[in-house]
Amino acid sequence: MNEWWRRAVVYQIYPKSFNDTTGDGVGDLQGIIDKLDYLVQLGVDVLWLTPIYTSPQRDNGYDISDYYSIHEEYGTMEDFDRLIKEAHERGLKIIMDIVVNHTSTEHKWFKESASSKANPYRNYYIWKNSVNGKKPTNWQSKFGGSAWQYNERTRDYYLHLFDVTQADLNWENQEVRQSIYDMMHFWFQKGVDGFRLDVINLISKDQDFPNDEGTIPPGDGRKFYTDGPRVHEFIHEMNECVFSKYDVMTVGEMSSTTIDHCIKYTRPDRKELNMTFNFHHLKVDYPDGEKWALAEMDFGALKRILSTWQTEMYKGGGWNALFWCNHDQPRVVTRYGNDGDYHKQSAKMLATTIHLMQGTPYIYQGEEIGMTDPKFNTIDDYRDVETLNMYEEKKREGYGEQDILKIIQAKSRDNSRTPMQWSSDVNGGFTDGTPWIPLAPNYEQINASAAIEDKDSIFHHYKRLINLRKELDIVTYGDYQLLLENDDRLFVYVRSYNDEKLLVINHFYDGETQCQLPNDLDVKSYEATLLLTNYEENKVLSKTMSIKPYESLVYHMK
Ligand code: TEU
Repeated sequence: MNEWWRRAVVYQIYPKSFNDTTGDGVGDLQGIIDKLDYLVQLGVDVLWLTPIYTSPQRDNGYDISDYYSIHEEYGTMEDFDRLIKEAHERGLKIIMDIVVNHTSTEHKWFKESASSKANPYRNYYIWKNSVNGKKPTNWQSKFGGSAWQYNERTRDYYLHLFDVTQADLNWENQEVRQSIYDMMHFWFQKGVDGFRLDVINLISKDQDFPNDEGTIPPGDGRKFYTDGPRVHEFIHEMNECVFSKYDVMTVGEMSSTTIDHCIKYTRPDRKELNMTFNFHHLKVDYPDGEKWALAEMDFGALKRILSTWQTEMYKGGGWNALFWCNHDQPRVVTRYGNDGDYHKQSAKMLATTIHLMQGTPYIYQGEEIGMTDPKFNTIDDYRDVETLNMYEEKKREGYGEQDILKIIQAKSRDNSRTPMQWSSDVNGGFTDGTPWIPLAPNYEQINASAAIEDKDSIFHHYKRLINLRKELDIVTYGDYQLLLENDDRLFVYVRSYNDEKLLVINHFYDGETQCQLPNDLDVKSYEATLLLTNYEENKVLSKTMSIKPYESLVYHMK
């Protein structure tokens, strides 16, 4: 079995903010082509492009109005073909972001479907009548408000789990599934090397459409469509009809999922997907599960969650996608690290923590140079539909402007969507025009060209981590064990493979601390080499060590 994706490192590109070559302030495909050599230099294997299809851009492309064409601002299909060719010539693979839980309401299927109850596309979406004069269910949209929207023409409601312009497709309808599979073949035949499947665990809804009375406030609804009744059947069918015909990789984005489901999604013999993203480790700074509120991260929970996913997925034969950042999450160096005095050390420490676990690591554009949250001080600088909806909602609830802004600065998805900082030139070298969203103000210090020059930069640390994966089988195949479980400053784990071990020690806080290794890790009986660190000193491994702020140490023990 050729499972190249187990050894690969993936780099996520958010095309809108990557590199603009036309001066319209929006990144484009040519901009990606121009930076392929940079990505080769970093050493990644696969590029994941967030959606580049034609779209009204209400949700930056996750609202697709035509699966078969390229969004105008990004370029043309010829540009895309050239991108594939140029990437392949450099040994880079390209994966597309496939959004099939919903389409834009501008999609021709939806326009037909909404036009009359007799239309052949009627059953492509989920339509329901009101119940006792109320909406079909009390479910809430993930972007705020009800998940049901009234349609005057047909006098009933359609379901939208996300924005009102993102209507959920009806996966119960075999024709919908076939249309999606046809579209997937189209992209594979163009030579793309895989898919990232957006919220793919939400495609199967409980067909009874019950109200959700079980949450506070009532109406969350998630349990009636998350990892739903037919989801494994649908994904398996997709695999049989599409993925199995090509040598490609698939990663499912799984909203609020469980380990048991992720084992099912990814165990090779079940023939569904290769790996999954889950988000539990990124909710440890959500007080009571609430995203739009402020709290310190719960470090104990972070260690516990990541470690449980490591060991349980391994036991069950599943495979994890490893990541801190993406286009929906704040920048990790600001969030779990220290973007002030220990910017460099903490960014490297976080990179080491995640890259040396078992699974396929993902780097989100700018993470490799330690880009930070921009901390805009006016709502006018934010663009994201979820953020703007939340802003209005909080205002209605009576929150003060400054309090809302504080939450947005910490939580908005725009934190990761500011333009890539290429250099200290105007607009960080991203565009000659006016960027669609402002840059983070620190681009003169934090940028790719400075990072390449500085041999001690975060960029070079990422390069070394990528190389380690290429050089040592233990990084891909070793099992995982958490050490010092109750230590409230250190995240220490050991990977084991044949007679070797990789000992990874990471300090998540400022100040000094002691690392006292457990007795059963008999350090004396091994020869240990320090493979990677974020300080200059070549620290010798011993049972008791003093650890510096945000220090990170990786020992190879043989
Ligand atoms: O995100 C799905 C998802 O559930 C989230 O990460 C969501 O953005 C977050 O919970 C909001 O707080 C995917 C895409 O990654 C995201 O950009 C899209 O907006 C969303 O699906 C809808 O397609």
